Order: sequence, then structure tokens, then C-alpha cells
Amino acid sequence: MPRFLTALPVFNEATHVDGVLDEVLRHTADVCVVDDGSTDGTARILADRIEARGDVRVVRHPRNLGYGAALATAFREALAGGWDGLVTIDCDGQHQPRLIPEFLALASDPVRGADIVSGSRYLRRFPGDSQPPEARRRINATITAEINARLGLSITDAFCGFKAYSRRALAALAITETGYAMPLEVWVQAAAAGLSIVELPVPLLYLDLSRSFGGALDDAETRLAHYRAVLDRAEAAVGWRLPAAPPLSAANRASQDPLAAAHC
Ligand SMILES: Nc1nc2c(ncn2[C@@H]2O[C@H](COP(=O)(O)OP(=O)(O)OP(=O)(O)O)[C@@H](O)[C@H]2O)c(=O)[nH]1
Ligand SMILES: [Mg+2]
Repeated sequence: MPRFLTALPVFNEATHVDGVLDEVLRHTADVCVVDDGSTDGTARILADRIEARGDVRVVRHPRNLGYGAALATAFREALAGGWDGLVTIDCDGQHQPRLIPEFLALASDPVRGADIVSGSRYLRRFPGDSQPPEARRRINATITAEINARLGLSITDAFCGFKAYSRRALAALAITETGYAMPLEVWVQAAAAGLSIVELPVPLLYLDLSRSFGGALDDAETRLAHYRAVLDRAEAAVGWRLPAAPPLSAANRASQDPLAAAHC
């Protein structure tokens, strides 16, 4: 059975971190927490846990670098540690650790498996599913449809952070997006590298509607424009073009990214 590391990107999750880790450790023993410069006491909780139980490994960013940066660190940890693959799961209670064995089984299945097993909250309904905030659902649907059209994929959820990556996928991906748009760069690079992709249905949970992206990304239209600019940049970076599409030059697109300057 291939050996997978499970990594959790964590930023200010003092209320969730211990409970989520307890649940994760019921399904896998190999856990790495990427503490993305938390300032709410999460670091203390993790340090106490290591001292008391030593049941997880923690890699800490000296300051907050962003969701994408936290996952890029997890990718590096998995490759450097010689793991056969990586499962990523959020630490805010929106993802169910009880599904980790399903991700591992599918990711390791020589027939049905794939380089990227991606959770989808829009493949089927689960009892107790939340109603997603309208703007989130709309932007997810819009960007997912555009990704399928641009990359020739057929995914149903472009943003779910619950995923399993094969070692081949980790080696092929070169993440530069430090923020929430990182999953979009993954799709472009995965398509360019010819990585296989399969989706796994996961429940759709919104527990805390007061959580926000922060800053300009809270504006739906700004967020949409930013995501499109990230897709353009990522496509230009790999020289991606569907046979029909004309080549894209990075220069004449970057200016359209409302967040080009700020890390987000
Ligand atoms: N917000 C935020 N989360 C981060 C960051 N770095 C790591 N994370 C972690 O990344 C995971 C996903 O972040 P969320 O803010 O939950 O992103 P999301 O699920 O798309 O957004 P919500 O639906 O609002 O929860 C969580 O485990 C966070 O703790 C960061 O810079 N900002
Ligand atoms: Mg979340």
C-alpha cells in the first residue's frame, strides 16, 4: 500500500485545530500541520500537543504567507520526506477526516485511481449539506465551467481543498500562487502535464459564514477577475493552449488582475 502523508494548512484555527487533528489521527498516523503564521494561539496549542503527544509534525511559516503558500510547503514536505503521495485537508471543520481512507483507496487504485483525486461538493448531495453562500456557489460554478472549457477537463468543483496527490503529481506541479487561487494554477499545470484527475463526492459544509477571504477578494466581481487573471497567467506560464485557442501573452493579461500587486 503506497505511503501517503496527510497535511493540513492552518491559519488561526485555535478553536478547531486539536479536534480536527484528533479526528484525522483516527484515519491516518502520518500527519503534518503547516502553521501559516497563526497569531491566535494555534502555535501554542500545537507546541503543547507535540510536547504532550508528539503525534503530529508541525512546519511553521514565520508569518502568514497564504493558503497557497501553505499547500506549496506541504508539497515540498511530502516530496522531501519520500512519501508516495499527499492528502490535503482543511482544518476549519469543513472537511471530514472520516473520508481520508476513501481518498487514499482511490488514489492508490491502479485502475480507478488518478494523480489527483479531488473532492467535489457539487457531485452529489449529502444529508446535512449546507446551502452555499450565493456568490461562492456562482463563482465556483462560473470558474469551474471556464476551466473545463479552457483546459478540456470535466470537473465539478474547482476549489475544494480536500485532495490526494500522487508523487508524480507533486513533482509535476510548481505552485507560485500563494493565495486562494492556488487550486486554479494546479488545474492548469495538471492539464499541461497530462496528469489524470478523478473527483470524489464530499459533503458541502459552511460552518461560519462570517469567515471571509479578506481584503479586495471579498468583492465577488474582483474575486472573479482575479481568478481569471490567475488562469491566464498560469496558462501563459506553461504555454498552454487548447488546439483552437490563440497563444496568450502574459504581458497583456496581467494588467487585468485587480490583485496583481497584493499577495492574497
Ligand atoms: N483564511 C486563511 N486560511 C488559511 C491561510 N493559510 C492557511 N489557511 C488554512 O487553509 C484552509 C482553508 O482556508 P479557509 O479560509 O477555510 O478557505 P475556504 O474554505 O475556501 O473558505 P471558507 O468557506 O470561508 O472556510 C484552512 O484550514 C485555513 O486555516 C490564510 O492565509 N488565510
Ligand atoms: Mg474553509
